[in-house]
Amino acid sequence: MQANLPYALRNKRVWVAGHRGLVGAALVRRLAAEQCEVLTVGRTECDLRRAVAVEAWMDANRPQAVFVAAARVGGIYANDSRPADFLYDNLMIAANVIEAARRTGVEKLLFLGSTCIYPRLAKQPMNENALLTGPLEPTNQWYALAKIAGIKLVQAYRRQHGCDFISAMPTNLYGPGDNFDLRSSHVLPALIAKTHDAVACGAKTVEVWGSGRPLREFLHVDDCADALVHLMKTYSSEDIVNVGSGQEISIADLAALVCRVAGFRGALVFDPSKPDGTPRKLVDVARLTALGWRPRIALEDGIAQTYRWYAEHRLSARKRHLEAV
Ligand code: GFB
Repeated sequence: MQANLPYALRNKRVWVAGHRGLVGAALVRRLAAEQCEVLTVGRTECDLRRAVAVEAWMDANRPQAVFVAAARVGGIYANDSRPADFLYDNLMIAANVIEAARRTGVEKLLFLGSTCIYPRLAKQPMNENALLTGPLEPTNQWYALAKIAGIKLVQAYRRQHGCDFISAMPTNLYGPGDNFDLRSSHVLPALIAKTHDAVACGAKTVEVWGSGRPLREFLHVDDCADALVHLMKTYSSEDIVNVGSGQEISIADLAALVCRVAGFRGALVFDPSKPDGTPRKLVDVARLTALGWRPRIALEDGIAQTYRWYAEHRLSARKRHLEAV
């Protein structure tokens, strides 16, 4: 297919599907600088798991560009304990939005995957070519399979229908507006919430799941949103693109960093009954770097900013999460 690059967002109608989520909200903030019209729709008005609802909404609202940031997401425990939700919801969201985008003639679409699409024991750092070269990590295979199906839909629609659709694979993200609920959150918001609460009530310990040995890469969500807008404007290929910081840290060191930011001087207690998940998950960001994009927010600065956000918003953040469940 022939794509017009760079793709201009100026004066376009741009739908951020999933605007209440961590990435979707960051995209809405970032797109304010693009002089485009940002479209959003809430779940009660348009349930993205229902094809008829998605087609009706897109017919009526006619977006020209779409960011598919809507997804059922969660940390290791949520993924492992709700496999049907993670597989079904994410399959339906991907299929419904991508098919409705084709039917309504969307000019450009960016689908968000995840780095958990790569094999559990993929060579590190994980290159985009590692996709489908080995078995998945069991704790999040359901989510990963749905995201792989979304990637394949994007590739198939490019080949068969000539749609200018692309896919990006963000690494573990964090930032303001994250889910801080301890049962369903990812590790960084969980550590921030636990450490904040430990400081607030004078506790002597903070619990960390697993061995502390797994290695993870983290990217601030505002950096991620900036990278996604960059890809929307400058990239058109069926090849997926990793979005990461290119730097990794062990969970134990991450917990120590959160303690330092919070001024917590107690001890970390590791709970080996909780799963470690993938031993290591660092992406190769050469493809994105070659497109001229680099992250700007250092991990410690991003954690400090997110910690402050949590301290100020924790009551409303918890209420918002309960409403979303
Ligand atoms: O962020 P997380 O839940 O998910 O866990 P994944 C990362 C690591 O942090 C695991 C450890 O080794 C956890 O055992 N950890 C330590 C904790 N303390 C905690 C805690 O209090 N809460 C949590 N949640 N973890 C996710 C996938 O994998 O990555 C998703 O499940 C998605 O599908 C996401 O792809 C990016 O990094 O293991």
